[in-house]
Amino acid sequence: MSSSVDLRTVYAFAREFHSKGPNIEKLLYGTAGFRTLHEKLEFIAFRMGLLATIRSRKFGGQAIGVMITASHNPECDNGVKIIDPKGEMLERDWETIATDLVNVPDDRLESEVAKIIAQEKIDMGAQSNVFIGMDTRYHSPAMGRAVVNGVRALKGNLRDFGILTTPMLHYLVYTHNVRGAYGFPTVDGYVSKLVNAFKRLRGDVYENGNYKNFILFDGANGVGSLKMHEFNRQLGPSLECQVFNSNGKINHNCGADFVKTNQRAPHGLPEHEPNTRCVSVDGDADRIVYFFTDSDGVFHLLDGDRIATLIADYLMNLVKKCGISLKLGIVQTAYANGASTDYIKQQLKVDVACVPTGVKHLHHKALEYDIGVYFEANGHGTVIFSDSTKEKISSASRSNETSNEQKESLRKLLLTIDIINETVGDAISDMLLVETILHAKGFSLKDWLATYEDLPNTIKKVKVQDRNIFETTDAERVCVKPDGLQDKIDELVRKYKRGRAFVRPSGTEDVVRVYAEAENNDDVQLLAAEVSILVYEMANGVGEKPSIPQQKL
Ligand code: G16
Repeated sequence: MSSSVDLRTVYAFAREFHSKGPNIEKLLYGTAGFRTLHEKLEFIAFRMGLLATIRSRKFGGQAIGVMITASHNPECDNGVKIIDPKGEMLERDWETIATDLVNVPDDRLESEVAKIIAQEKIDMGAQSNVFIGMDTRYHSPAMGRAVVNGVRALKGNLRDFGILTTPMLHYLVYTHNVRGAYGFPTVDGYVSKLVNAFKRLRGDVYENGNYKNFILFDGANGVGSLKMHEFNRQLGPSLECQVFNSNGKINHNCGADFVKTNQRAPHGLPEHEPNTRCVSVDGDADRIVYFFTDSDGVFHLLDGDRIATLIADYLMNLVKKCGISLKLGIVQTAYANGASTDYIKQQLKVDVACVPTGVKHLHHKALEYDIGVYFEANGHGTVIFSDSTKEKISSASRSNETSNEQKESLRKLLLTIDIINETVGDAISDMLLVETILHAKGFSLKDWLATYEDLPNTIKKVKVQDRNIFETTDAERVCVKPDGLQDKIDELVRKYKRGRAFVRPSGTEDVVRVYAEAENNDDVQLLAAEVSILVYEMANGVGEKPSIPQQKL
């Protein structure tokens, strides 16, 4: 290890500008990095600037991303997460390193940095490159400056891209490091790549059967609404997309998380015809759900499970016709609706796996398939084609032995690879793929909804004194701590037909999440309330105690 950087600057910057202060709360690199109240985050952002610089040097100067966002969380929160050289989430071992770095007091920061450099054998004379992006929260620029100071303290190089969607930063990191593999390493290059593939798949006829060329886009008052305008300029008439919720408080009464959790339309939805196709994305545009209100005024949600099944069905059909044998699999989490899992097994006859919450877990599992389709029910997901699959598809598409019909399926598979963001789920890219499929099938949202019937379900949040006392196993379907909780949950679940419930500590909010599903909505509400009360009572609940819904008293 050689060191050409004086580490005393690390402590100097921390003391002068980004002190941790007397804060002793243990902070964890969670489901999507560090996420907390913005007032508590600045010193963390500074330290992540340090870490990203060190990590970039580990890879000989390849770009490492630092994204400032609290994604679906309320406006008062912010977050910071690191993106690895291939556009993937930070490697697991480094999550621990990040956690340790954030939890040392200021006066031990310099020695902790020195420890990481020594342990990881970092050449501090090597090049480094940190890419920074941020969402539209008013405090994000301050967090960005803290990251910049972290990079400067270690004499690293940086590029500040300003306001970006999270998936755009993943793409920029990857395309910068792996030149020529995927697309041009610019935002414009990204938009063009997706839009060109979309236009080529759609052709010149923009409507088909029950599919109408109009969509309402809820931008969650976040970066997605800004970037969708850029997409709209390139899409032109090929997709008529009206953006709303672009100026208010981020995620407030709108966005994918609001719509999914409350199972209702967002505020700010413009006047529209019944059955109009609507989408909601979240604050940094990495997840998406579809919804519509029918002519009886009934709201219908089509979430990540629906998107996964629609995409898998479309790809399976292409695979069957393309003349190559490929194994496709779907990856879900415990939040997946039981009816979707049954549909995948019984109708689609596709392999399905269940992993813990967090895109990194789904992504990792999806890599085991030739084509891995992964989605969380909350609308977070994408498709990954293995390198050998891509190679097989492109060589078969050039082969003289391939029939014209096979070539057409192969062409569509190649364009699908271009329309998706394989590094991470992207709301806009996912929307373009779903629009492609609905258009190809001539489907309205009603048609899509009719493919199977969801089991009624709900997700509740319970605030407790310390959510870290909750531990789960079996892809979060079983709670092993606090002792005895799971037995009591099982007892409650047994009372309900097709009942299922689980609890897990959130990795992004200071709550325990409770999921329940059952044959009818009354039962779902009752089961969720009973489990929530159990959690509240066994773990020193904070604030108002959950209560049993009125209709069942
Ligand atoms: C993040 C993660 C998702 C996860 C969600 C909620 O999403 O990237 O994988 O599903 O948090 O996680 P939890 O239930 O642990 O709070 P986002 O869109 O907020 O970045």
